[in-house]
Amino acid sequence: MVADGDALGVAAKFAIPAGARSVKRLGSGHINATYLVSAGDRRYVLQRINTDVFPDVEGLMRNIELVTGFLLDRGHETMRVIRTRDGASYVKADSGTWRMFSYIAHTISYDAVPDADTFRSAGAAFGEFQNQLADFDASQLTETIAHFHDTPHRFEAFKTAVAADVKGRAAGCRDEIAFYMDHADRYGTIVDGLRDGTVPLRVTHNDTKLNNILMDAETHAVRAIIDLDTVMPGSMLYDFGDSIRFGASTALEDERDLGKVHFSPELFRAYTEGFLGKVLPSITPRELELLPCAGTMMTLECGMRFLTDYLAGDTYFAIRYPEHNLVRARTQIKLVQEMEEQADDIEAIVADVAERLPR
Ligand code: GN1
Ligand code: MG
Repeated sequence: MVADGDALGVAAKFAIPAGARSVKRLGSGHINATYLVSAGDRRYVLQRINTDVFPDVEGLMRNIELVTGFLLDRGHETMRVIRTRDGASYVKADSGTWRMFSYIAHTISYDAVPDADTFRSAGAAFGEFQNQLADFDASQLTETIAHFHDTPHRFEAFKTAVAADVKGRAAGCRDEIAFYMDHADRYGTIVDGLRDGTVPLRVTHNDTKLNNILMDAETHAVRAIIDLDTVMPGSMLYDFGDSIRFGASTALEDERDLGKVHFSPELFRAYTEGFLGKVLPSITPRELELLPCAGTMMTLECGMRFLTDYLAGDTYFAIRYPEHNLVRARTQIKLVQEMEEQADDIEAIVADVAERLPR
């Protein structure tokens, strides 16, 4: 844990006009540590980068400057990288590696979907993000995390963690482990399409949790998409599916009471309306065919990552208590089970939404 004083000291290294007065923790990300810095009448976002997860900070920051520069040039609101007084995009200090962004004021973000309309707007925003980056030259981007949504690769890591069982935790989660072993034939669904070319490689966000959207505090209109660390070449199905995983649920990602965790077909429909409404002109027949299973795929993958981390001793995702990653894995399993039970309904919703939209 970094002391607030460290963050204050680091803030002074960035090229901001007035001296930083105060810092406080911000957001609920599992990877980087985020702070809100007040300096004069301005505010900034200061982040300590998790360099175990993002070892190539140079490449990471170049990606973000390229993407935000591209978006800003086209008049879209996005976070702006604040450089250091020496002109660098990040700074190394005793307390870690840090970067600073402009703060987009009068905005809020949600860890759970407040209502279907908000989730529909989120779908439209991520669909629009996809469209905005359609002309972005993907060859400029560094792959910040290799094999990020390569589910078969994630499955290999999972099996390694089960076999190593470094914390002796495997015996306590046999059912959860068996669940992921039983789904082994599913993991190639999206990557196989990318490999054989039936699913196009696009520039995607790759971490489309609802809380990575800033909405206007009063009107609730979408203002900006944040957390651009994993913007990389990928599949549109990743972005759709990860939003569904996180948002089309009646509970938080780490709800302990599984009786409260349900897949919501109403929320699924709302997101699909928003997202498809934006991408229908560019989506390919194969992508549309796979859209109904994208949520299941991303929920399988994320739950498997949580369980892998639990077995490996919680070295990746930030946790607040020892079983936190196991609790997260269990909500993901519950959601997958319900998505599987409702697979026919999910398919019907996608078909219905696609048919109603103007072409
Ligand atoms: C992490 O950093 P955050 O909380 O936005 C993770 C995502 C997971 C998510 C699960 C770089 O996202 O891939 O889906 O947790 N980000 C990284 O909540 O691994
Ligand atoms: Mg985030």
